[in-house]
Amino acid sequence: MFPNTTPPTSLAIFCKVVDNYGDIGICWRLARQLQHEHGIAVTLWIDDLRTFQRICPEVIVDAEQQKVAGVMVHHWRDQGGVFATSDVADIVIEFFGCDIPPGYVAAMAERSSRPVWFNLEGLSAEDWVEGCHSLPSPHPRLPITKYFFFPGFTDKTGGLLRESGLDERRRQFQSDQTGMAAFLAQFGVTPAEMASLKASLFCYPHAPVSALFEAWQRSAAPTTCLVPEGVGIEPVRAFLGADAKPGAARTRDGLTIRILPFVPQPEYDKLLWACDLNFVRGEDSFVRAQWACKPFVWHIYPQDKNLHHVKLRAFLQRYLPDIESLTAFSLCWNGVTTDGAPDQTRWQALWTQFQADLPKIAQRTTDWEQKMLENGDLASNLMKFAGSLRSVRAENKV
Ligand code: TRH
Repeated sequence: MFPNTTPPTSLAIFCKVVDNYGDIGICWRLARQLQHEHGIAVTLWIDDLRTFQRICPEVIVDAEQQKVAGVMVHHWRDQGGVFATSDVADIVIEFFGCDIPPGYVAAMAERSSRPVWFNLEGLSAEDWVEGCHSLPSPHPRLPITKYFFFPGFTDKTGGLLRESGLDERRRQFQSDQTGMAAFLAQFGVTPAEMASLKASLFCYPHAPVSALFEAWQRSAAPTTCLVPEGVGIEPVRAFLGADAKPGAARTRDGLTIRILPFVPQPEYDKLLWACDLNFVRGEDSFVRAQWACKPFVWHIYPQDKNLHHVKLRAFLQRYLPDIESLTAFSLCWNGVTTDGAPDQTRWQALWTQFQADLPKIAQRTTDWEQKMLENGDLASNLMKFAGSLRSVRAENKV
């Protein structure tokens, strides 16, 4: 039997958690969207159910197999196992080149109708991404080819992950002031704090959090900073004078800090929507901050040889490059300086300038959203590309 042009009915995603929450955060988002919007049966192979449970509390950590939100979830224990051709999905995605089990790859190669095989790469705004997106990589021994699929910010990339109906949900949430206040009130946010500048803080441990807190403390306008548990542990503990447990809070001068529990993924979106400014990191929260249409500061995942500095600059060059205060603040937040770490006077100035530009930035966020929407969403682009590969194969009978 030759590959055919009938729509694919099954898809498998293989995800290894390298660290933190972004690997499963992205794979889970993609799995749900493909299952719900593209009428395809999705199986998610994940090696770390505990991390998965943090962003999705329904997950049972000791189940070998379970269905969550319609997606079949398999605990991926190791690289062993013998797979039949009938175990193999029509489309197979490995996340960040995570090396799927050799037995599975062998079964993929044996299947008469070969699956479409993708390596889903990390997000970068660098120019080279366009040239590498959708490139084939034939297997060194087996008659099967893997294709690189790059998320990105232009129409020559795979675009960004975004489920349908997101905009409507966001607008509805943001237009309901009472609902938004009730959402934040569950974390202890008071009416007075509702009227202050509300910022969420999600960053890596090396972020200059103490300097930011001090700038906020000294600022004339009050700020309320909402910090999920486990973020910025040392500076937060120093500010609170106590452990940073959910529910802990303290006000000093113009700054109130509140510790939130680590919330499920959909609730994290609401947090981004409810705040005036979001500090985000990695890849998934970074993208969600863009869809929140609120000003944000990105703490990029650190890489060897400061490769991340290049990536950060590439993004800032695409995103509102004319707003100098955003670029200056973002570079310093990420330690990208030519003249050493800024002192507190410099931080104060950085914050004052950035704060003054927040309304201007806020106004521009929807233009950026619109521009990104024109590239299509990642899941739909991936399905389209898989469809085109299947058609070509059917025509060539390979
Ligand atoms: O957690 P991250 O730093 O994840 C990653 C990983 O380090 C990964 O190895 C790396 O490749 C990648 O970054 C670039 O940041 P990220 O990507 O923002 O993922 C966080 C996820 O956690 C995201 O899906 C949102 C979710 N989240 C919640 O569900 N609730 C919360 O309270 C918070 C703070 C986040």
